[in-house]
Amino acid sequence: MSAPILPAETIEAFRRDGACVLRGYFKPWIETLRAGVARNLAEPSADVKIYQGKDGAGRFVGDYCNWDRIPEYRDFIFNSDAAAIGQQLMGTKTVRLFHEHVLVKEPGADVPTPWHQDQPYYCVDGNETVSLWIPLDAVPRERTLEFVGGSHTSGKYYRPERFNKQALNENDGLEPVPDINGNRSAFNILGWALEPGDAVAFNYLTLHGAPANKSATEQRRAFSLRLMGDNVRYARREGINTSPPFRGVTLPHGSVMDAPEFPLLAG
Ligand SMILES: O=C(O)CCC(=O)C(=O)O
Repeated sequence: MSAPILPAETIEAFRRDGACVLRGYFKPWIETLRAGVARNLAEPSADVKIYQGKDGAGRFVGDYCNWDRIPEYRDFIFNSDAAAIGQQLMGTKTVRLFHEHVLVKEPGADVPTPWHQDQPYYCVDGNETVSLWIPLDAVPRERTLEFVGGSHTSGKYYRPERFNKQALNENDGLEPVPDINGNRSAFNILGWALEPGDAVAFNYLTLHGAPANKSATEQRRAFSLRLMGDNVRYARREGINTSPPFRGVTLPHGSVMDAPEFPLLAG
């Protein structure tokens, strides 16, 4: 079957706002991805991050770069419409995999995802990028991923910080992310309630964050697929360990992302 053609308004919204909603395209893959996430949680990588909630609250578990050892992830990445959808959103000839990222907030997980841009943590520069955040559980508006519409065009890299607000590099010269939650009406905040099969797509430069999972019974599993278009280049970031670390990548700064870690999915 050929890949769906996205409506022009969806592509326009993605390029204007740096984020858009995609309805239903991933429905056939939800069980595959749930099985992959279950396998991933049972066999996490050495880079897994686990934030244990306080007083018996659920965990927030994040893991990444496991696609080459989790067959369900490989199946999705190479056989679903994700690359074709990313290609249309970015408007590029080529689509390369950057990595997949799994983010699970167990019931009651009391850790919000702070507002941030992804790119300052990443070993890439360029603006033809898209993450497809695919929830594997229904996500009501009050605990969905949110975005600052248009923030991908600010020209800024905001300071990357750990969840405890410690900068990765105090001397990076970058400005901290503004206080968005303290001043929400000053920002164009976008967010959508989502069903399994839906996704949100966003640029690596778009400011985004997510609330804690206040539900006592429902988990919030998400599979985030990071894709790169034509103008993305490898970036060595002085003074920080990038996330993901990509320890085996030896590309020179500024080069095309042509390495086995980043397979070409289209073009
Ligand atoms: O799922 C979350 O809470 C955060 C997701 C996120 O920041 C991302 O996918 O880049």
